[in-house]
Amino acid sequence: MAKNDVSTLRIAPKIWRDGELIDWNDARIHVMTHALHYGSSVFEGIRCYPTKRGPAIFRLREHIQRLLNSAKIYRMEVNYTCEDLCQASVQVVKESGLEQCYIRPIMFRGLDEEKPTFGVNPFPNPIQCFIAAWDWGKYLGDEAVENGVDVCISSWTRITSNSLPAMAKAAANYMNSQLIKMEAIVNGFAEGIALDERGYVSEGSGENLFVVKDGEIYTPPLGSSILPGITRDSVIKIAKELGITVHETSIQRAALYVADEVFFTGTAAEITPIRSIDRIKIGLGKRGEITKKLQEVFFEIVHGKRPAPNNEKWLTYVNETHAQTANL
Ligand code: PPE
Repeated sequence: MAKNDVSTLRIAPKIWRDGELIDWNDARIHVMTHALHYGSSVFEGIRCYPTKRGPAIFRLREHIQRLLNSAKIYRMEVNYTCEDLCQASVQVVKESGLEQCYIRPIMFRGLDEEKPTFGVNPFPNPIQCFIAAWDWGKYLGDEAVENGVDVCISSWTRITSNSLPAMAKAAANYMNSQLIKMEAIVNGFAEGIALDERGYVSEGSGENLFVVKDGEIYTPPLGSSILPGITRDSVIKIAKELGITVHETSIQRAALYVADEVFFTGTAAEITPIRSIDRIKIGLGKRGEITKKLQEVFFEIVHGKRPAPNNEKWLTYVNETHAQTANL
């Protein structure tokens, strides 16, 4: 099989693997890798945006901290600090020359090729860590951010926190997400919204969800079966700065249909309006005013044109950050 000519793809040609930068084509693993059989992998998705000061990574530290939390939940012993992995991410972006990209750190139970072990017990398998990056366009279609998407309520229930903890961003969770996503696609929708085991709204297959009603914002609480989204946190802080009341509370399915506006948030999806759910028009059936305002402020912040709420440091300017080139 011909290997990719990475120079023609919008991908970072170098991938960070446990302290060294290797070629994209060399970033391979054995078929007996534990994670491939048992889902034992945790990962992140982080966007890097173009700014006047060069590429800037959005909320890098918070993403890496969530990665370390996911690893901790699954008892993975990690040899890197948050700082190490932040520096490694900066290094991958710097090396790539890309002005904008999506960064994918991934940590998983591998295979010790000299002394292979098999079976569910994850402990004997070494932890491996990679960081890749590529230029990823609009997640739910080019027009989605402006025009909104048509979605459905999934017939699949979201994973429950006492079986697969949704607060860990673990690969295994995404089997549930794939069921939700595939059902939506084959039925002609862009995305599905899952209800939790109690029947309340949880999230999309790869996005958190917000509702606007009578000028106030509602979103499922962190205690429900959702990923604690970093875009979700950003939108809550932006809304509060704009003087909009935000309620983190349980939401019934039917409340979605009668909302004024509904939108998704996520690193990949950014802020994507929802114009219909189960073919029921939401509000005016197009992007609503509050969604639009939040998008404007969000995009100004990620592009370095406006400070983050409370002057929090949300951007890591790649060209102004010293990243070690030697092994970490
Ligand atoms: N819920 C889920 C299930 C989820 O996967 C994501 C991110 C979010 C909420 C939003 O989290 P945050 O990115 O921190 O705001 N989904 C990632 C994966 C997309 C993919 O297809 O892969 C993402 O948006 O990067």
